Amino acid sequence: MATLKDFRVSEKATWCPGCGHFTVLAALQAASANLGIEPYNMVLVSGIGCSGKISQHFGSYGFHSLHGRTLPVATGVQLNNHDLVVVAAGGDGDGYGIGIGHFMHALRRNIDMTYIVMDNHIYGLTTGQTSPTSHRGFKSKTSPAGSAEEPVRPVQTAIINGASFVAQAFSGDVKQMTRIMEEAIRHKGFSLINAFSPCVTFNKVNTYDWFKENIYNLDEIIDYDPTDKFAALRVLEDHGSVVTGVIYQEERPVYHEAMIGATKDPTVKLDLTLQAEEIEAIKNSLR
Ligand SMILES: Cc1ncc(C[n+]2csc(CCOP(=O)(O)OP(=O)(O)O)c2C)c(N)n1
Ligand code: SF4
Repeated sequence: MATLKDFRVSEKATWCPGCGHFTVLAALQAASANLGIEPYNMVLVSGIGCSGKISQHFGSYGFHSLHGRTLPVATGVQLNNHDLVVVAAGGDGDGYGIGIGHFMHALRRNIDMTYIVMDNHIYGLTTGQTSPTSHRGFKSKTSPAGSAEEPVRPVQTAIINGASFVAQAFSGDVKQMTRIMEEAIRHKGFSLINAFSPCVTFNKVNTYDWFKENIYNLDEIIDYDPTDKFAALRVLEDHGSVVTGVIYQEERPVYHEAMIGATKDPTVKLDLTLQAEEIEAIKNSLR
């Protein structure tokens, strides 16, 4: 059986010391080992950004895709071989900026995968521009007088548009993040983990201390019911969305079972060779 060290690679991560993405990597490695997943049964798909480097640092199959194209690639992998554990990971720019169209459609399809967004409220790799989750008034290279825009609200969007598991975690709490990742991977359906993962180099506002001061941790609320959609939206509204824990969860059919023509076995395990007479029949039907 695989152990933690099987999910580690010898190459050192190039993130800045203290970057929140280190915790996301460590939590995913621990969660995968704790769940007894074999690395050859797992695929980690990432986009472009500091966050996107995660697939290079994780000891499973991986795919470092294009900026904003994490979810289409992960969807293709999952639909063709739904025996694999599929995890997609990227930044808030990757997922909620250029990739937001793909995000919306993956949510409503309920594709069986876990999507981890390393949300540092900034573009890290391109050296500190305003991102879709930057707060209004946030000063950056692209908003020197303060951002005039309202931030995208990813978890509310996910809940309203059909994600069946929605959680937030924080890089300052690796224990909670690991547990949430285990629950998300175990969950059958689309799981979003919006992970607050501070950029220590370019974001001097949303720091570890800022998150610690503002986080409302659902693990400390005894009677919180994650199956209550309105309670989930209410708690986010009441706490400026800076809420950690499993915020919403429901059971509903996953895409590869619900779609018309779906086969029980993954496409990669089917013999798709057509016999000569079958090819002729198709040709005739098109004449
Ligand atoms: C199509 C395309 N547009 C823009 C870029 C430039 N680019 C690379 S990473 C990035 C933003 C990264 O920010 P985020 O996704 O939040 O990740 P972080 O680096 O903060 O982890 C951008 C705009 C690109 N590589 N490709
Ligand atoms: S620039 Fe920011 S997001 Fe990128 S590695 Fe450094 S701390 Fe992390």
